[in-house]
Amino acid sequence: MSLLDRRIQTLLEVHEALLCKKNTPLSHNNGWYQRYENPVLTAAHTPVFWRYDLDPETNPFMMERFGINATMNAGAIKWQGKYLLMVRVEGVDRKSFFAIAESPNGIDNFRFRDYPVTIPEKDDPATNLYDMRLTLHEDGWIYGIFCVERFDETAEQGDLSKAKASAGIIRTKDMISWERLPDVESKSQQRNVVLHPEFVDGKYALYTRPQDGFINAGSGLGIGWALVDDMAHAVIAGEKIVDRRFYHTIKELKNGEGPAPVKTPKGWLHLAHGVRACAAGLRYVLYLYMTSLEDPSKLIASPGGYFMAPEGEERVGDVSNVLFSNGWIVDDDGTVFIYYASSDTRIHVATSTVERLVDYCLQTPEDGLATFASVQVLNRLIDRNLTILNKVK
Ligand code: M1P
Repeated sequence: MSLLDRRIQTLLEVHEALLCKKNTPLSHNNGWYQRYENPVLTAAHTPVFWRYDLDPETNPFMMERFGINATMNAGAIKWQGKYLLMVRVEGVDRKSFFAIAESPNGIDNFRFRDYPVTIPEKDDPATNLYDMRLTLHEDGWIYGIFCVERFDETAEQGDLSKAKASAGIIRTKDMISWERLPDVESKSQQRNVVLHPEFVDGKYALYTRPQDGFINAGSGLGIGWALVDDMAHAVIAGEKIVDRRFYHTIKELKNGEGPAPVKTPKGWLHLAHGVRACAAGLRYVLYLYMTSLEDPSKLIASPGGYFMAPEGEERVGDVSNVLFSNGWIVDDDGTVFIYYASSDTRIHVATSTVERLVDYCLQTPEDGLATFASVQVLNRLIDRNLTILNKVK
């Protein structure tokens, strides 16, 4: 066997060992969810034949030819008994693309399909595509809504950072072939647009995130809601705010809907991200909220604070201090698989149950928006607990 053949064999063996690595639950847990030891997907999980040219003629040093920087922010769906992630894969050239990875158990053994997803191009081509939200809609289609980023041609000469965000739409019935629909029309920039799984008043319902600029939500007050007649011509004519941002909270600067909400007997369960600014930059955490079954745009539970924040190695990466989630899967037995990315670098799973998450939403006190209110909540809890403990003594 030549040296090059041996190198290829080693690359394939190391990769296979990584893919087959068993994931185990971490011992500490706060009762809300269960974290796991290993990320479910990293850049190193992408196939060797994406990263290397395996032809010794054209790659005599057997070096990487197509570097992958990160795997993150994945849409998720259970499909034909498998757990599918539609991953945002980012190359070393900073361009993101989508690729599907499948696992038999949702916890480990995720394996990318041979080819990434080719999103059909539009008349107005995009520079970057990312953050897919998958929704199995009651109309029978699986929709994917994602961020489409283009350079803002109104930028002053020399300003190469000005960009525009809008929402692109694709749909499929087989998770293999994708039809691209026109981008969502909106007067403001939009990111984190998510399709509600059911018709509301006979219309399609979108969770939106109106924003003044590419980064800043500005006058956009939070997660919005808009009804549209037709996904093949989705126009956001007006928005109402479902989940507002507030001063001195985890979502002071901006927030965004995560995956499509889950229907539970007590209301729609939502996962979202909240962002605040601090000396270290922006801090992204995950939070939950619930809306009414009768009117999914009506907030009925808003537990205060974050549900998940970066911990340990999750804190560090390309964009540190970030947790972001746009995919979760609910099994028939009520197990919830939350797929979250840390620091725009890698993807993890945390598990919980619908019952637990609903209980968390309905029983966790709301943010009282000031220290005095927080201390009152804590005092009430201590009073009740000391009464219980004194009875036990
Ligand atoms: O870098 C953190 C996140 O920043 C953006 O989030 P938002 O839309 O809330 O501003 C997105 O680019 C997201 O992909 C990224 O993880």
